[in-house]
Amino acid sequence: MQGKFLTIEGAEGVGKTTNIDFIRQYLTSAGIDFIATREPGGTPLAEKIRELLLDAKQTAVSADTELLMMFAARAQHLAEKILPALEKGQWVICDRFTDATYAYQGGGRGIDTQRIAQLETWVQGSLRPDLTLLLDVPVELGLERAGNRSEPDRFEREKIDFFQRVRACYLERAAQEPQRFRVVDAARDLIEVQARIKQVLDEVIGA
Ligand code: T5A
Repeated sequence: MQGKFLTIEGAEGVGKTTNIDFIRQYLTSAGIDFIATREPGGTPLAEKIRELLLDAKQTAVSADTELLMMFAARAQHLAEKILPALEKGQWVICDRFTDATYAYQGGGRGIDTQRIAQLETWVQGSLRPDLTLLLDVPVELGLERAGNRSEPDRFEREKIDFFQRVRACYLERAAQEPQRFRVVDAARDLIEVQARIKQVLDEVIGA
C-alpha cells in the first residue's frame, strides 16, 4: 500500500519545527511507519542546494534561479527519498513542499503561477500531498518568534510586505483546495495548536 504524504506549511516562525516534533511523537505512538524530512533539502545534494539558497551572502540571486534551484532540490528529494518511502508504504512528513514555492516564489517574488505549475508537473508528475497542514499566524508574530532564534537567513531578510504576500498566497491556496488543506491557527498557545493537529491526524488515521 502506498504511504501517506503529509506536508507542513506556513510563513516564517509559524512553529513548523516545533509541531513536527509533536507529529513525530504522535505517529510513533500510533505505530505508524514514517520518515520526516524537509525542503529545500532532505538529501545530501538537496541540502547543499539549501545552503546556497539560504546563504545571506548571496545577494544577487534572480527569482528564476531561485525557483529552478527549489525544483532541482525537489527533483532529487523525490527521486532519492520521498518516492521510495511512499512506495514502501511509509508515511512521509515533509516540512514545506511545493505550496512553499507558490507562496514564496509566486506570491513573494511575483513569478507567474503558470510557470510554477509547469515545473510542478514536470518534476512531480501527478504526485501531490494527501494532506497539508497550514500553520497560520500574523506575519509580525511569526517574524518575532523567528527573530528570537538565530541570525536571519536570505529569506528572513526580506521586508514585511514580502511575507504578507506569502501568507496571503498560502491562505488563498488553502481556500481553493479545502479537501487537502487544514488551516491551523498557530497564534494560539502551543497546547491548543497541538490539540488541533492531533484532531487532524486522528481524522487522517481514521480515514
Ligand atoms: N522556501 C522553501 C521557498 O522560498 N520556496 C520553497 O519552495 C521552499 C521549500 C527555509 C526557507 O526556504 C523558503 C522558505 C523559508 O524561508 P525553513 O527552514 O522551513 O525554510 O523556514 P523557516 O520558516 O525559517 O523555518 P523555521 O524552522 O525557521 O521556523 P518554524 O519551524 O516555522 O518555527 P519554529 O518551530 O522554529 O518556532 C519558532 C519559535 O516560535 C516558538 C518556538 O518555540 C520557537 O522559539 N513557538 C511558539 N511560541 C508560542 N506559541 C506557539 N504556539 C509557538 N509555536 C512555536
